[in-house]
Amino acid sequence: MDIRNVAIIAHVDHGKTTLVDGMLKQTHTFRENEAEMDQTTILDSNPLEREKGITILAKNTSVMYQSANRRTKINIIDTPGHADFSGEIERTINMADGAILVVDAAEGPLPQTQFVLKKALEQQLKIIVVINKIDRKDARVEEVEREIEELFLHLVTNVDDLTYPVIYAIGRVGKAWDPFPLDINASGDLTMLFEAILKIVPPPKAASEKPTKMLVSTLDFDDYKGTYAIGKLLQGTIKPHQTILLLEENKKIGQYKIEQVFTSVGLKRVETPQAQTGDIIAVTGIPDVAIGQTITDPSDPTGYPVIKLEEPTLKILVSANTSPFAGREGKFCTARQIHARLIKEKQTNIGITITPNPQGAGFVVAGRGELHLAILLENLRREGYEMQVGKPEVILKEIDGATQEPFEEITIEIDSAYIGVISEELGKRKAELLDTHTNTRGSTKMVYKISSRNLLGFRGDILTKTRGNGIFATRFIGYFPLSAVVPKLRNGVLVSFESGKSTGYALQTVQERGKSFIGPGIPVYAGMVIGLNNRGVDIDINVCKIKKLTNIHSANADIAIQLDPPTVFSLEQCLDFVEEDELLEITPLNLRLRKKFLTPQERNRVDRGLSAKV
Ligand SMILES: Nc1nc2c(ncn2[C@@H]2O[C@H](COP(=O)(O)OP(=O)(O)OP(=O)(O)O)[C@@H](O)[C@H]2O)c(=O)[nH]1
Ligand SMILES: [Mg+2]
Repeated sequence: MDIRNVAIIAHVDHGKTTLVDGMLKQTHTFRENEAEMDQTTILDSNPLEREKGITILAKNTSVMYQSANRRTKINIIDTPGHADFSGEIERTINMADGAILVVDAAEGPLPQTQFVLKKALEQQLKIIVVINKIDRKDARVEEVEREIEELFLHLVTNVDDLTYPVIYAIGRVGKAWDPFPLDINASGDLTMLFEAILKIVPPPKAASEKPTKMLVSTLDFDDYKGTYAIGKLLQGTIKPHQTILLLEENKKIGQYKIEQVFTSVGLKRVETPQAQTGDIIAVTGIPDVAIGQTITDPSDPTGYPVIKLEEPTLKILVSANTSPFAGREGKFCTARQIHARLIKEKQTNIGITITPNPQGAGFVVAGRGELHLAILLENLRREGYEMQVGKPEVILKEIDGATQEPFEEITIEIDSAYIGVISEELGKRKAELLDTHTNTRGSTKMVYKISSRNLLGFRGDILTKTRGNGIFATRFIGYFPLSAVVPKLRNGVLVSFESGKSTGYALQTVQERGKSFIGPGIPVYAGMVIGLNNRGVDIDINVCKIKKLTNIHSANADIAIQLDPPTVFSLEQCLDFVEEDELLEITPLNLRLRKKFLTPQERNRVDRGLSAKV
């Protein structure tokens, strides 16, 4: 059978997963009456992906494409476009022999477009450019095409790579054209795209006569068969009951017998008596297998080099909850349970690292960014874990005898009306303006260099100030000498100094002083952060106070109190918010911010540089 392996890569939201919908539907992967025919972003199957509307995990699927004279199996690898999940690209790009680079016709190439294209070119993949969303009113196709050309010129090392086909598409309705269509409303389909894949993406460099060899790129688990090792079969064939060696580079891990062999058919995994060289397959029977290891025939004990990964730049301390409410809401609350779960995560989420806290209890979990860490913690709490985390911190490095910190390039494209707000905010954060220009759709693009540390919390803040308008995208650019540190930008907090239940009466005072994070009737403990102060300092406040009764009727006085709805932060927003002297308590039911030291006396002693024990 003829096979093609193609990865779909792009900046976040440029329409990769939607384009895959069209490819699945138009190749009759589903029956006409199957539910998927009415679904969108079908591959974003995990609940958090659906909620957030983004792809988090790279996934592979396959379609059968019938051209004039042959049938071809096309394995499609859909990848996430958010920079925090770049580890997913690094893990899966080695299965592809070509890539479809999707670029939004209005937004043009953005930082992650550059990152993914660079990764694809490093793997020597043939590229098909798809300028997508040409139906957008603010599409600026010609200009975007030129910007893509510049990007290629900047990145290629081989002149042949400067020749690539460009296809124009409306992924959302499953249409693609080359050349640009006269009428985008005319009927159409994705034939042009499929034909380009057959023409441009080479068949896998398969050596079927050689001994079996496969690089493991993905793991999957189920209760019946255990662990599935998934990857491209680069050499030979593989059958059930075959004996294989598992290697990490050239180091032998063990010898195993393959149990079952699967190939993907649409979204399903189907058992096969023998896999074909070059196909993306799954095998069972190797319980301890890890991503990046090589499965090989014992006659040829050489493994592939380990997968190259960019290093994590942000870390967070995760430990067992120590708040007065610890253990009330979670199913798994002990340090041991949390550790075991984190170790399991590391098996598939290869962009993270986990190390015991050198300064005490808990584990330092490091990842690529705030969203990377937030998604992990959100998954844990949904599974019933309870824990506490500290403020996310950037990872510093000693380079040439000096301490350096990670820097990012942030690209902002926004309506000119907001330029002032942005410049002011980034000025405060000591960002350096690298470039600015206005494009034909009238928005201004600004590129700044800024330390990751000074960028923390920027996104939430600026999205509010610009009312969600504009594009913000960052790209890690390397380690540089420490930048000037920004003084704390956040206001002080309101801290409960009593344990009990909040009352509407007391919350009135909170409301006068700032913003409340809780409504009435909520259990609180001394040291819990219950609101944001209007001023810079923290203040302790009694939120459980009950109005002195003057007569029987005023027992209902709370009912008449007009309270603003509480400000409720998402987990990501909490991570942005939390300061060094605070902790975030994460349980399946609640997110509570607290002071590390619960009583005002302890905090005073710490402020004066004394030990906290009173
Ligand atoms: N106007 C227009 N919108 C589109 C088109 N294709 C996709 N979209 C929309 O763009 C948004 C993002 O689409 P996705 O397919 O999730 O994008 P993605 O590239 O997979 O995003 P990530 O995987 O998170 O990086 C969705 O709201 C789509 O409906 C198109 O051709 N035209
Ligand atoms: Mg997607």
